[in-house]
Amino acid sequence: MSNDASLKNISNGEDYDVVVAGAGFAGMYAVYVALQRGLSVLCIEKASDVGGTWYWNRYPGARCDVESIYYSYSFDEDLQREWRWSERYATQPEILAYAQHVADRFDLRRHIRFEENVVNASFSDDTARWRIETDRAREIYARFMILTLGNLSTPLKPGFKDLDQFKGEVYYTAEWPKSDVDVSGKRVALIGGGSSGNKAAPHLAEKASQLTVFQRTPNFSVPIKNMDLSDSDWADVQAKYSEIRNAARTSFGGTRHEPHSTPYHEATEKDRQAAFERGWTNGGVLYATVFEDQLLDQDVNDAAAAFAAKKVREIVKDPRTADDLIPTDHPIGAKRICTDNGYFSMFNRENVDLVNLRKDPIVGFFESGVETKSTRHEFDVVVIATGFDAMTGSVLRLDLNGPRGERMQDTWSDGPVTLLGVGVPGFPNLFNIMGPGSPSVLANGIMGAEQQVDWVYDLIQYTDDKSYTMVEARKDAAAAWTGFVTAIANHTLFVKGKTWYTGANVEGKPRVFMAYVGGLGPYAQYCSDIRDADYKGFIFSA
Ligand code: NA7
Repeated sequence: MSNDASLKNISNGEDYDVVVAGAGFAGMYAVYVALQRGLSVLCIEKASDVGGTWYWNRYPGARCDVESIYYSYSFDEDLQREWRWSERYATQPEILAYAQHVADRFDLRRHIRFEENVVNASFSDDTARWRIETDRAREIYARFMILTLGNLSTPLKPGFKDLDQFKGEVYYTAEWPKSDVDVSGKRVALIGGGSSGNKAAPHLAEKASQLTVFQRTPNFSVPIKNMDLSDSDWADVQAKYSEIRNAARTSFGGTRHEPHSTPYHEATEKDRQAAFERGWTNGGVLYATVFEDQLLDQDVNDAAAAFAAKKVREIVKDPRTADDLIPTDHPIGAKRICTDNGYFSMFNRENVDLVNLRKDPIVGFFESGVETKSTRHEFDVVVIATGFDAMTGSVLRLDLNGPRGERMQDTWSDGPVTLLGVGVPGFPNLFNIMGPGSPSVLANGIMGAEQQVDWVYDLIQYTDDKSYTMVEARKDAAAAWTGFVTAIANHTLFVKGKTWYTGANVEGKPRVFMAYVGGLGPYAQYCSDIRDADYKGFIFSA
């Protein structure tokens, strides 16, 4: 297309400095910062409101596994003071209400178009713009495009044979209806025992006449130790919030955590057991790093896993069920540890059964239930919690095209290639937030998003200040960063799990460990170093 023709087309469409795709926490912040910096911005969101993953995952028991005082925005002191979290770990309704509060408070919805999906986007060198098409047949132009699509936003729906023949109710945890789902007195099947299934199960078991959990691979699950945040807890946090935030920014995961002071190999057996007990009592995902090298040293990891297995056997009365619930196929923490709010103890209830799909796989569905190799199980309701095409699914679902015929599906065909997780060679003026190549899913998502979004807008500012119109990750720099991300992951036990971190839960997906395992603090330092070196690794052009 000639320059004149392209410019004519732009005048027929809408033209923004920035288009943001996705209105979860990262997307809302990307809109907020654009406005602060005087840039015109439009955000496109498929849901009917803000919240991203917290909009969709409304299943009973949904709750964040990062403490609420960390899993919240830090960019505005007043916001931080006025929003009062009620519990140590916030529930989905409270997090969604917080997202809505932020949207209201900063008047963000005016810049967000809901119930609209980006379907494809192409960059033109002639106009130095992205041309974005949506499922509402709209044509939108933008100088820069920021993807804030979420890592766990493309649900994985296994093609269970004859699911459509089942006459009862079917729900996916990742697309839970807004209306009440009442399972009182009903026979319920739950397929999937990851974090979502684990959190939903005890709530389903409370109401259902019968709950059967169909589990393929057992997961480690550590008590969440949730509690109400008292007024004095809250006053303490408020008194030192900036100190708490600063420590979180330079930490591994964007939260407070201190591994045991004595290294495992120097500690006595008594001290080790006491450390694991403390980790178990403190609860949640941080049990993965009771000892600093627990995800590096198989012996340390085995000891942590053995302690967790002992706890499961203490909680679950039936030894055969306990055996089925104890993972043996992955190091503890190599898959995100589930935060347990009564999951294991639920198996002591009369109305709860476990089907071990490794011994008795699902064959398919029939009119009134699920058929496994040995049995036809009858149900009124089926709940499917089978996870996500994580990290790359939401990006590759779009048809993204670079100016020289590049397609994101080709560029990432052997796994995601990025510079700092943010830039992709061949795709100028495109930035991906909290995706592969960055700490993303290993860190507190809101804090990580704030850091990356700020960094991207500094890069945009630099591009504009120098009168460039295009900025792109250099191919060799992206290859080097991606190689580094893979190499450091290979030093850890993370790579020993068949997990969504490595793409192993999706048939045909390239097997690479996608997140940067070095932690949020070190990652932010790399970003600052690159910024201070005039964005070394990025090419600018006019
Ligand atoms: P996960 O953690 O990926 O868990 C999905 C579960 O579903 C897992 O136990 C899978 O077993 C199981 N699954 C997947 N496909 C099937 C089929 N076809 N049959 C039976 N079971 C199946 O997703 P979640 O939504 O629970 O959690 C995702 C993240 O959200 C979590 O890590 C937190 O960060 C929040 P498998 O292990 O594949 O054998």
